[in-house]
Amino acid sequence: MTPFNFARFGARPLFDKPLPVGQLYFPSWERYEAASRGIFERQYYNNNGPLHSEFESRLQEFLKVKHAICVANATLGLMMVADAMQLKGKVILPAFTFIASAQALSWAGLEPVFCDIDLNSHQMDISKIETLIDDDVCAIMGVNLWGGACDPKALGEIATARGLRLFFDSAHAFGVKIDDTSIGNFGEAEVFSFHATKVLSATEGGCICTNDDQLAARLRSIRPSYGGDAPVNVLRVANARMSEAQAAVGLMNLEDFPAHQKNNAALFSLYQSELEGIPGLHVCQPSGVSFSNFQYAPSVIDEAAFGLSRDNLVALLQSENVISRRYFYPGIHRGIPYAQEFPQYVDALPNTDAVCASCMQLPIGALVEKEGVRQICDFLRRAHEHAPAIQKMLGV
Ligand code: T4K
Repeated sequence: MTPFNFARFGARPLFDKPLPVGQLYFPSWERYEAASRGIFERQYYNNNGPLHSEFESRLQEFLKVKHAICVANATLGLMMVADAMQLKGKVILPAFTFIASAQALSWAGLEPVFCDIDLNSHQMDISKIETLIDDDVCAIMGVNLWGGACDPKALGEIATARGLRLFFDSAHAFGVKIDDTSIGNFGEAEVFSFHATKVLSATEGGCICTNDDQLAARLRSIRPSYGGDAPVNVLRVANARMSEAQAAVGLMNLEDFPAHQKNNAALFSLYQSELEGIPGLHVCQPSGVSFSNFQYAPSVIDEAAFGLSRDNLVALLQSENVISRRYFYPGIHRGIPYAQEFPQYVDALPNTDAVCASCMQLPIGALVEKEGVRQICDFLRRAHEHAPAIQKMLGV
């Protein structure tokens, strides 16, 4: 018998294969094969193909939004939105997000202004926005994290009152609702990610949503969409087209979204009930929404109460083939190039730093089974119970 039965000390890992934080909801082979056959028969793979058009229409219906503009991935979508909105100057956003949020601004020639976050929800702390606004700030980029939302209505009020433009990185928020309104309908535009790890996956991909006809026309011309609507004048064009193969998987996963959401919701609630009562370990509930996709299972470790640091726990979990991740670490304000270019933010975001140092993601999604969640939770309980001895063995 190895100490505590942990793989790190020689036991067999909990899982035979790596279990990542998020995994692709693959449609069945038969459905994929049938869709691929159609693509091969039509010999048309890109640029406003029939599956692509159908995917956009279905997304518009599903989200009750006027324009859903599919793109190759959300990073390109965010870059396009910043460019199409013809923004100049500075944009307020949180530093607790994936690097793509800030990089999209950099590509569009915009300067980030990093806002701290709320310790409990991990969303941007909108009470801090007023103090960040100066004459050069032109817009706010809200980021809707973890299947929750950053209070888009309140952000809309601030933006209107202060004459700022508003758009959202909603990479994590497909299918999420506030009352009866789907995320996708707030601000001037919102961008979803359809990466493999997202609840609605097109293998890779994304979608820009807007209710503004003129902005939509500019976005379609930037993407571009030859053969579609008549192009309008734009300064730059990109190639951000989504392929027929991506759209095919997106369509199948859109059909299956209710089942995938239910699966995620059940796993999330199991994590919550199984981990309840373990000191120093808290699963962060998606905040500010009436309906979540439960796409992530962010968990915060209080080292003093749990007995082990977040980083030690992530390493122990990885030995068990549970590929937990430190999302997001470090905060964007501490990484390249932002720490060098904008040093004023490095020590100015205490809540962001605290969450970056304590948050880890647990696996949730297609490959995770309820029994797997129970095993991970049992492992975490044992890690807490034996924390002093584990620390000794790790030499920390
Ligand atoms: N804004 C925010 C707030 C975001 O979180 C993101 C992306 C974006 C914007 C930009 O969206 P995209 O341009 O990506 O559409 C991941 C994802 O690449 C990224 O989409 C995601 N957020 C970010 C938080 O995490 P990695 O480096 O962890 O991804 P990767 O490729 O290692 O995948 C993670 C795990 O998922 C793998 O270990 C295994 C599993 N996986 C992955 C792929 C690609 C599968 O099971 N099947 C697969 O096909 O960045």
